[in-house]
Amino acid sequence: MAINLQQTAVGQVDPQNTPEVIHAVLSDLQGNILKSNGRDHNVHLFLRFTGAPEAARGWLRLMGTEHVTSAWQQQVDARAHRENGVDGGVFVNLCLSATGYRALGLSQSMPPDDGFRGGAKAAVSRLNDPPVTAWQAGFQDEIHALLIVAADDAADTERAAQALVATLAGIAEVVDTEVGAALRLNHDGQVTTDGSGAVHEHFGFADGVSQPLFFSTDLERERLNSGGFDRYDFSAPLDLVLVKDPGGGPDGYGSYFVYRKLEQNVPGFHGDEAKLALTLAETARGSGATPTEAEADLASAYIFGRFRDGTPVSEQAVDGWTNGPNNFNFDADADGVRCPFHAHIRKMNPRGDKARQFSLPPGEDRARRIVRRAINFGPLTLDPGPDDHVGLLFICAQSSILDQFEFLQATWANFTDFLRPETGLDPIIGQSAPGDPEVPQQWPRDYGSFNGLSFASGKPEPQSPYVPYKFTDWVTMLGGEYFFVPSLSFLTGTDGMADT
Ligand code: N7H
Repeated sequence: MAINLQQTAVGQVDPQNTPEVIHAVLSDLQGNILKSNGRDHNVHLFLRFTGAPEAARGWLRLMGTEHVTSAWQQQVDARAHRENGVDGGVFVNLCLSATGYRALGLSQSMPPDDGFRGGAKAAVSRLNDPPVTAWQAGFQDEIHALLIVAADDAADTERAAQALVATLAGIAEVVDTEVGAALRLNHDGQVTTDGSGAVHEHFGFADGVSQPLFFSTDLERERLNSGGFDRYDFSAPLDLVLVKDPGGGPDGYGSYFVYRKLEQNVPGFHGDEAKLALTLAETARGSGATPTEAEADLASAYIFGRFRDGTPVSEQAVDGWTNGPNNFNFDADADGVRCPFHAHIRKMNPRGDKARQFSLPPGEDRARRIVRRAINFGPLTLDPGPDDHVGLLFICAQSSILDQFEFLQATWANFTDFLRPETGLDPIIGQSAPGDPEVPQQWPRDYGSFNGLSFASGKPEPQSPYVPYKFTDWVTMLGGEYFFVPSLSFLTGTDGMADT
């Protein structure tokens, strides 16, 4: 029986998704889609096939048989790690671009998403990305495949990556290599290297907090962690990320991965953070006012929608929320005076705003959600030197690149009139086109207050509840590609397929 992709909470009883069906699908599906591979070290190898297509298809079989980690194996390894402390070992994903399918002579097996088929270079103008000629050299090349190699230890990851490179002789060349490692901080904000502490990004904010969840065990853990899900349901149906693999067997499913190398300008960001805090303090108390530490933290939280520790700013004006990170929505903040509409997490997951603002069914914005599998690059420090390059190797999984990632980037992050006219860009990832008018974002004048009157002069006068300030974008896209993560039955079954 075919799997029911509408199921949420996999693991709970579903008449169609029997344990046998789930086992068959997860054994044929690559890992890192429905659950993160959880390893702290990554090497990403971007490949261009150079040999004969038949030889490259033989290499796909080798990879599918011996190296690529299935979703089922990932669960088995994770359980051994949890219960017996066994090292999960090396994890491998193999992803193909549309040009990769063509180079392999496998166009007839190519997944249908138009965004995927066009590739990331063709999306530059839709997304206001920098021109391809400004991308990092390796990404300007034609990229056919991506190998994601992950392990808990940097040396093990590097060794495993080198062993895979050795299999490429006569098959493919490596056009770019990216090295990623999780930036973890302990409770005192100190960087840790022993796998303890929470993952942060280089601006200093907790990352990977909110994700769509597919398995009943993950939902239960998050329900306990977040104190319920009555205000936000973090479950997702399998078809949020899975599609049938056209080249796979009866149980073959895959997912689209968007890859973007995003460099973060940390000193520039902190300088702008300080100016924003000063602008808000001076608006409140007159020129020359200096922001208190709490005011500065609040101003920063308005950028992301969360404080550095993950506390949602829609819930309280100071950090240290103890209710758990995800059971919240914006119902009590319909005017964006607690969490502004431009805030990164509000643009990226409006949690019901669209239903309220546009009377759309609540499922509309839920169907746009993506699963993030990013990892940091560059030195593991919150205080990088002037010559350091740091940022995110951003990866997200979805079942439609156009309806999910591209919609989030183009129609929400880059669109200055979402959610309301004059909202401005997403201050982290929003990108405008050359010549676009500068639209400052609207920041709460007074946390939680929609007061439209000022009594400063002794008599009531109209005033906006918002303070305009243009927070410049401090993230630069250095290149990327769109991939499909095919099933193992596809990888091991292409030998006999005819060239197209
Ligand atoms: Fe974002 N950051 O670390 O500052 N992101 N993001 N992101 N992001 C989120 O919930 C960040 C980027 C999403 O469900 C948090 O994990 C940075 C792109 C989505 O509530 C933080 C970069 C896209 C969510 C960051 C970056 C997204 C999210 C809050 C680039 C898609 C979940 C913690 C360098 C187009 C929203 C968390 C939800 C959250 C950061 C990129 C999407 C702190 C630095 C390109 C869907």
